[in-house]
Amino acid sequence: MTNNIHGSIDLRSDTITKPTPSMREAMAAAEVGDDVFGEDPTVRELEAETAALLGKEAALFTASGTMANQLAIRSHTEPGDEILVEAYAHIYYYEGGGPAALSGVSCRCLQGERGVFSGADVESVLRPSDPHFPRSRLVCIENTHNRGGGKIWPLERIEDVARAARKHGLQLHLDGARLWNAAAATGIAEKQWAAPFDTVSVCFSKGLGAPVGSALAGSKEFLARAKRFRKMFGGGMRQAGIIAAGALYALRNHRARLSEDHANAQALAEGIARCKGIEVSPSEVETNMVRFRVTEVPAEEAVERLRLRGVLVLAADRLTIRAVTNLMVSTEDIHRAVNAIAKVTEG
Ligand code: TLP
Repeated sequence: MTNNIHGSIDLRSDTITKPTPSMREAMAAAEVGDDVFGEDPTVRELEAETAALLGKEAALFTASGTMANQLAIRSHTEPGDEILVEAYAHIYYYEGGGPAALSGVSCRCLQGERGVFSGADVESVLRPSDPHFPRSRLVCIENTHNRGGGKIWPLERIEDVARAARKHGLQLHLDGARLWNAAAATGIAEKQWAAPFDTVSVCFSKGLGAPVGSALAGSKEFLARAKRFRKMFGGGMRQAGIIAAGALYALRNHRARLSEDHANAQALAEGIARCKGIEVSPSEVETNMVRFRVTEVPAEEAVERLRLRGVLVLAADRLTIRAVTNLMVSTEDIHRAVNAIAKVTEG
C-alpha cells in the first residue's frame, strides 16, 4: 500500500498508520459505555486482554504512551523523589519535562549504550538514605529503545538491572511502547519481558497500527492509584470503546505481522548500505527502525531532499536520520525508498 501524504512513502514513524478497513469495522461495531463509570465493555475487554498478555493483574487504558508513562511515574513516587532513567529515554527526552511538571521528581540520567545500561550503573548512582538527598525510587527501562534505533534489551541485562533495583528497594517501570516488536523479533513472549517489572506501559498506536491508545499494566492496587491520577490529568474518557476496539483489533491481529516491518527495515538498511555517501549499520537493525547518515549533508537538508523525492523520514539529530517501517509501507515501497535515498547526495 503506497502511503498517504500525496503518495509519499511515509517512514517518519510507526505512529502515522491509519486504521485498516477491518479495524474501522470493528470500531464502528464496538459496544460502548461510560468508562469513567467503569461501564465500557470494550475498554474492559481490552484492559483484560492486555493484562493477560503482559502477565499482570490489571491494565488501564490511556490516551497515549506519554500518559501511561507519566501516570506510572506519578503513582510510583512522591514529589521530591528521584527516578533513574537513561539519558535518551523517551520519558526524559521526549515527554515535555513531564516527570518534573507532573510528578515533581528529578531525573538521574544513566549513560546507556543504545539505551542499554547495567545493574552496576544503577548502583553507581544510588543515594544513601540521608535527608540531604532526594529519595531514589524508580528505575525506568525502554524496550525497544527508540533513540537506540529500535534496540532490544538483552533479557539478562534487564534481570541484572532488576536485581540491583530490588536489592535497594527501588521500583521498576518498563516503557514498552514497542514491546510488541521485541516479542516479535525474539520469540520471547511479552509476559516474559514484562515479568521483572512492577509496571509496564504499551502502545497500540505504534507498530500495531491502532489510531489511538496505550495502556499501563501492573497490580490492581497500583492501578487504583493510577486511575485517580488519570482522572486528575484529564485522561478519564467516556465512550472510549470506539477507540479501544481499534486497539483490541490491533492487539489480536497485528502483532505477528510486525516481523514484516522488521524484514523491511533490514532490507532498507542493506539496500542503502550499498549507496555512496550513506553510513548505516544493517547489523544494528533489530526491529523496525533504521538510523543512517548522509555524509556531507546535514540531516535536515537530506530530509528535505528526500521529501521532494517522495520519501518522508525524520532528522534524529544534526547528522542522523531515522526511518521507521510500518504497516502502511510495503516491500515494494522499500525498494523505491532505497532508490530515492541512493540519489540523495546528488541533490
Ligand atoms: N514516540 C514517537 C515520538 O514521540 C518520538 C515516535 O515517533 O517514535 N515511549 C516511546 C519509546 C515512544 O517512542 C513514544 C512515542 C512514546 C513512549 C509516547 O507515545 P505517545 O506518542 O502515544 O505519547
